[in-house]
Amino acid sequence: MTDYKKIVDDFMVDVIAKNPGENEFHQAVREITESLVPFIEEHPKYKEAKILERMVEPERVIIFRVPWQDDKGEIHVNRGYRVQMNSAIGPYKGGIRFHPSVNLSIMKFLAFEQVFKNSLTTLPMGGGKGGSDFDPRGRSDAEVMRFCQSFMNELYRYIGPDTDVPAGDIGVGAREIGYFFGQYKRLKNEFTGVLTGKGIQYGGSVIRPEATGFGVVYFTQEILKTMGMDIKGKKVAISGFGNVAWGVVRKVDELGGKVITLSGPDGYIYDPDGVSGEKIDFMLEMRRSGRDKVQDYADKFNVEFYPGKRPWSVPCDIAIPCATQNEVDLEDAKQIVKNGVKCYVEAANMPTTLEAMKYIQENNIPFGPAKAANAGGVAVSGLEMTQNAMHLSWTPEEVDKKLHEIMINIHNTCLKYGKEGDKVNYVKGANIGGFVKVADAMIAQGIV
Ligand code: 2IT
Repeated sequence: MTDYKKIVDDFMVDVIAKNPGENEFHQAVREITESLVPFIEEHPKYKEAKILERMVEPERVIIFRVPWQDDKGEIHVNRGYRVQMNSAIGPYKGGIRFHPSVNLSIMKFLAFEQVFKNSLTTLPMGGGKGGSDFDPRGRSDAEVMRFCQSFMNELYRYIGPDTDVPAGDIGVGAREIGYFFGQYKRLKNEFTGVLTGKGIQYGGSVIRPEATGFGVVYFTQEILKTMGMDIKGKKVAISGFGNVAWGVVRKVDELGGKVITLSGPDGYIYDPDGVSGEKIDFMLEMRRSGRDKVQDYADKFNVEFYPGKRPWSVPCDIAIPCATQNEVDLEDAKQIVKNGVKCYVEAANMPTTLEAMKYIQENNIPFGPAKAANAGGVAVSGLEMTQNAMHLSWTPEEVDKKLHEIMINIHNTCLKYGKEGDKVNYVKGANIGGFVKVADAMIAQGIV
């Protein structure tokens, strides 16, 4: 019998040696490698072409200085990144993150995940990611604008509608995309679809802000369907209160479920009546305030606030982490399993540690991995690129229908590659399903 574990371990020794200290990148690569090794052993063409070895090496990494001046005239220097991971099936595509934790490891894990995610959408997009360790918290509008302009003064050389199309991520929303777009247009004297997540007035797509969250819930619905269940009447615990969380809350509410927790860096709130109506709008206000405190919700609506804690001890039917990488560890996973959740779906990118993921799967709880579940965001970005290229715009109904179809397709791909007896291994299904299209394109294009 082939010793898959040894093949994975040997492969990881090389990856770790070549990319020292990049723990998040190692984690993302290990997870994918564990799914892919048995498949690659069965399909020697991928092994002979060294596809996985090529995929873990970014096509290009750009690191640059981002100097800027604050409102008091003081000069600051941040570091900018763009990781152009894989362009086999389309131009590089992926968000830009502004957060003090941003470093090369985080950029590379996100870019690597993005390659598989974008492939799963069925749209022609390669994978990339960018960002900066800039902390937007407490910064004025003018400061954010100057920072975005400085960032684009360097990045513009490396992107373009047929080369690399950035979008938002943590800390980058419609405002920042607007500043990026304005600066790019000024530098290149071109009005093109070089960024997605733009405002509706200048080429943005309807539904893009809510797309990631809506897609997560459509995907969750498909998982529940395989178990003969429905989201209606279900209690949903989520973390975060940003863009992704907001989309999840809106769709769960619309479909008759109840989101009972939200969280921030300061702790979590428990709202047994569910987040709905004006409470959903208040999520936007909390984000706009730039305070980054979920306690504001508890103060406003008189619900319980648990400082410094994560929401995973709250009994619920469905758990959906919507905040950031590695926010669910083994202890959290044990709580989640003990509380008897019906399914666990990742809305943030890689929010679950490897140990926590394995624990949830071993306990026979369907585990929807981010690269499948949260692909709706980038899918609608892909639809935005199409609308821009055609110089037209679709209606909300058209975009939402396409998004829903894409999420059902992704679920079908997971079933196709992830069925294990009467169960579905969604992690394996998503990893193999995302891999095949990229790998076949790479083989067809030769040794490049
Ligand atoms: O993680 C993600 O998929 C995103 N931040 C969205 C990327 C995009 O290009 O819309």
